[in-house]
Amino acid sequence: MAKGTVVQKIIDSHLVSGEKKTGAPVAIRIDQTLTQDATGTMAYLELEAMQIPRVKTEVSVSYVDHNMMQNGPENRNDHLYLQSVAAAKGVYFSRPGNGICHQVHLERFGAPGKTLLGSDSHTPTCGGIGMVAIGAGGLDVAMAMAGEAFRLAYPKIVGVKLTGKLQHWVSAKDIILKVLSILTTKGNVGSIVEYFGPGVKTLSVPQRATVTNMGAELGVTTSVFPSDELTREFLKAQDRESSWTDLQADANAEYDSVIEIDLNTLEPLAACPSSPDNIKSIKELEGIKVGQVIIGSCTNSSLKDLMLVAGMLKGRKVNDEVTLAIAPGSKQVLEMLARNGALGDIIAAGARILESGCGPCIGQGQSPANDTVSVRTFNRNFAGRTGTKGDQAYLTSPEVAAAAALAGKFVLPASLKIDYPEVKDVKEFLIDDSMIIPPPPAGTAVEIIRKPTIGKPPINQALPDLLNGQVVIKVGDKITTDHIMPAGIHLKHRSNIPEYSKVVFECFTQEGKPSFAERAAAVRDSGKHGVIVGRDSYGQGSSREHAAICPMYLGVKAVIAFAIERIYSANLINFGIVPFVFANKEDYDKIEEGDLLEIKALRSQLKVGTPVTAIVHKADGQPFEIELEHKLTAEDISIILAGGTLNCANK
Ligand code: MIC
Ligand code: SF4
Repeated sequence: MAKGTVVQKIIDSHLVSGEKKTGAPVAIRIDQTLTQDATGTMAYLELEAMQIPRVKTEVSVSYVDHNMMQNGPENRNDHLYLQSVAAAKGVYFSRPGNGICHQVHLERFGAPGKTLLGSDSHTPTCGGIGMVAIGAGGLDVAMAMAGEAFRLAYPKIVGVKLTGKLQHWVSAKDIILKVLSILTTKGNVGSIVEYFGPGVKTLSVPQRATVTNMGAELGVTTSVFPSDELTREFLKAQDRESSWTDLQADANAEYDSVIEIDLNTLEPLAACPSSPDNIKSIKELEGIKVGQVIIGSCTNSSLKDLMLVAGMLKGRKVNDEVTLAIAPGSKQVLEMLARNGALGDIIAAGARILESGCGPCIGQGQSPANDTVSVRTFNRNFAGRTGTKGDQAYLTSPEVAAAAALAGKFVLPASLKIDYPEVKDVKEFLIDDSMIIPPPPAGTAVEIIRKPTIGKPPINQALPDLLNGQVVIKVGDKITTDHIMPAGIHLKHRSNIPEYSKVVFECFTQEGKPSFAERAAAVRDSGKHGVIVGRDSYGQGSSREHAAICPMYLGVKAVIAFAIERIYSANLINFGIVPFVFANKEDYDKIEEGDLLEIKALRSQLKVGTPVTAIVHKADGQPFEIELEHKLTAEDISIILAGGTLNCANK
């Protein structure tokens, strides 16, 4: 087991219960929470359902950054609900336009040594400032706001030793793309990545945050950097030096495993369609025609990133065949660019300026044309996430993206013969928190605004003793939450479960055939229970608990796969769906859509570390038994038996 690491120090100082042994269930105290609007409405509805008068954390912040298009009343209805419920429950409210939750949290709230739980999978961004910052489903975040400890497995710690220094045109993004090429998006559940070594002190906090942000794509619990003098300088420049503490691994710290990256030899990389771990070097991609470039998202839209882009674009023009869009990460970044003149250089080059928010990263506009290469500085390129079927999205650094915008194709930025824009870390950021509304004092009367599109969290039944199941869908490897619960044009229905449920697994609907939602509802209405069958890394990607709530609403009671990702598995448990894994992988081939799957005495069969026997009935042929395993703790089991966390919390 690891010893003397930063992660261990933070976890140990927040430990509420459990044994400090890798893999053992533990619970930690949560100091701060964040929510964003697309997951936040449900989280606060759940907090209300738990009848919690006021949050019990040190700091809780509600951000609006995802649903900003306001096509129809839904988005603004959400904002009004969120602003009023924040005031009622003692939560800070970051108004639409103030920026992406992770960027703003890093700037204005993050503090070394603290724990942060956020209802967004990229919450680990604040690991760049020395926090243990974890992404979770909205209900887990609501529980943390209610003062409950967060449950996780005591992590395995993967040390990433950084040596050397990034060369010109090589970026923090290339560090995480390199790590993704080594560790991939699969098989890292239960681990935390900790960066150490002499290379750390060559990276500023925003650069570190790029690395920890996209660490989410590894499927790890979080990624963490130490807190050092550079962290202090960043906080001082944000006028928050008092939040700084020194936090380093011990000289003789031991990690469970170590990989080493020499920053001197790193080269510009890209994640190719359609997975963040499909890594190639830009050298290999040179010459491929590019039709769209977008710079932004919580991964790469800090002031440093955009100053570098502005430096590259200054006095040049975007290629005639390319559209370039830029979404600054926060109002602080955008206003500083505007005041120092860099925004003028960006606009003069022909870039289209978007508001500070998630925007195209979550399919809110800027879908590429068919058969077009889109180069984005984002963290995810799952198929269809751009809003275009068959999209070809590549993920790169801002340097590579800006170079592609100028050249109209993939080129090594150095080949453009532009003087490398040296961007110094600023000594003073522009501080104006007027877009962050603090909560009024406890006891102030606040009316919670509920327009008609604000629904209620659906209530589940207790787990039946006889699972009278039917397989509604059988899918393959690496099914992401974007496959299960698409965002894009459907994102605005996050507060309305019956409406949003209509598009579960929409990407698998075949023309003229009933959709997943129709099939699942038919199974449910016939008195049976829906079952989903998957393979490896099922549920990777987003923290959106809708990927569990909507299947639950459609009557799904069990998911069976080879491996289920951490946040997704926790969301299933929270909503009373059993996350099973095949004891024998060959059984996957024996099961087809439509098969009946019966589990007798399920309630008593569900015991810690004990497999469960299911009987498969095919339309023709003899029934046969299969064994299903699970990794449920005693607490998970009691939640599932009750039909989900809300049923337990309200007992
Ligand atoms: C994403 O990047 O996929 C999102 C949209 O930010 C999600 C949250 C959501 O689905 O609302 C995430 O990463 O958790
Ligand atoms: Fe927003 Fe994209 Fe970041 Fe998710 S990954 S929080 S959608 S910017």
